[in-house]
Amino acid sequence: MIRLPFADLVALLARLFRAQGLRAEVAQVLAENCAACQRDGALSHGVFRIPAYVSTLRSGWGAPNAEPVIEDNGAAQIRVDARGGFAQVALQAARPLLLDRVRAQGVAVLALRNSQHFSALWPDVEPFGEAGLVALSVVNSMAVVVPPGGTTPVFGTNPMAFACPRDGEPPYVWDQAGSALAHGDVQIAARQGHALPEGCGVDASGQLTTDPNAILEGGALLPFGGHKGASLAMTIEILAAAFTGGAFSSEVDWSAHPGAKIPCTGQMLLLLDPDRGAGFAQRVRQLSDAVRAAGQDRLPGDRRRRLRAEAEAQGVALTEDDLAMLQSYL
Ligand code: NDP
Ligand code: PYC
Repeated sequence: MIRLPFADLVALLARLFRAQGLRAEVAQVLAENCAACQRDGALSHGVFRIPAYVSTLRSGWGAPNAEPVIEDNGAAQIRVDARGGFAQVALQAARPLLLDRVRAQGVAVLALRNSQHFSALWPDVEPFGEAGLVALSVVNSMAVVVPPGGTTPVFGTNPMAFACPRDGEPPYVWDQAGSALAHGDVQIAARQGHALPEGCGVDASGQLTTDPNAILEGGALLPFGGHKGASLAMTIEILAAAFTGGAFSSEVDWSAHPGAKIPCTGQMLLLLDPDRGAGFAQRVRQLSDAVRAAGQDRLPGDRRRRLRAEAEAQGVALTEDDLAMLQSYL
């Protein structure tokens, strides 16, 4: 294992993305996002993803350099067409307007469509929690999840993430796939030769399997939590695609672009200004303390922040192989 200062990893990734033809602003946004995932131990969406970014960029899929178009009519709802570009770039472009709107009206909604999202979702919501806002976001992805009892993948691995301020502590932030496992974790298990926990997915004939390769080769993941998770996965399709005007996960068609791996779908982000209520951050702290006192010694975000602090002191952890892989794309 080697350690790289965060700024050096961002600079290396930005160079790598520029070398693939991305304009400087897009390269910088993706580099910061990917490096933050690596730094925080969100390894299914850290540098592990770089070969798939490169293969997608080389496939001609989407419009990775597109400028997002913001449609604003002064209402709480801000609609953005990423025009085939990256969701994080569109979110950055819409952020000032979202902040103005949520401060003025108490609520703002981003309805983003035609956007590529290939990362963890917490980087999209955490900064709003740090700014004292409540943020809830959902994204749909590519159809690799069957509903319980089904054999046809119809849902994406559809992540959902939440952030809000908490008195005297960093914001409360969680971020999770709508599937029993993120697709990235299935790929990592296949690469490392590990079996998966029971109940995560099915093989090509619809039988439950713990073999990651069986899931990747014609099988599918299951939603977490049976029919309850399926309802959430479907709700995410509705909010991230039907509401925004984006594609359902099952409509992503990259057959004309071999090598493309980044779904182009949609994202919904809801922002609330809790300062209009009484003592919100203090109430969140009170509940957080109660949950810890009740016996849950690890809350979401604790592990990431511990790894972030470690990386700030010692550098971001990478393997020698990771570094060689990154350098091979320069
Ligand atoms: P995990 O199951 O690893 O973690 C989900 C959440 O639970 C995190 O907030 C995590 O906090 C917390 N957590 C994990 N273990 C515990 C524990 N024992 N006690 C308390 N809290 C815990 O995430 P997933 O595998 O579901 O998803 C991984 C990533 O994949 C996510 O970042 C998600 O956004 C991303 N993803 C992206 C997709 C896309 O389309 N872009 C699609 C699907 C997934 P902590 O982080 O602090 O460990
Ligand atoms: O890990 O499931 C996943 C995923 C899909 C798109 C980006 N990440």
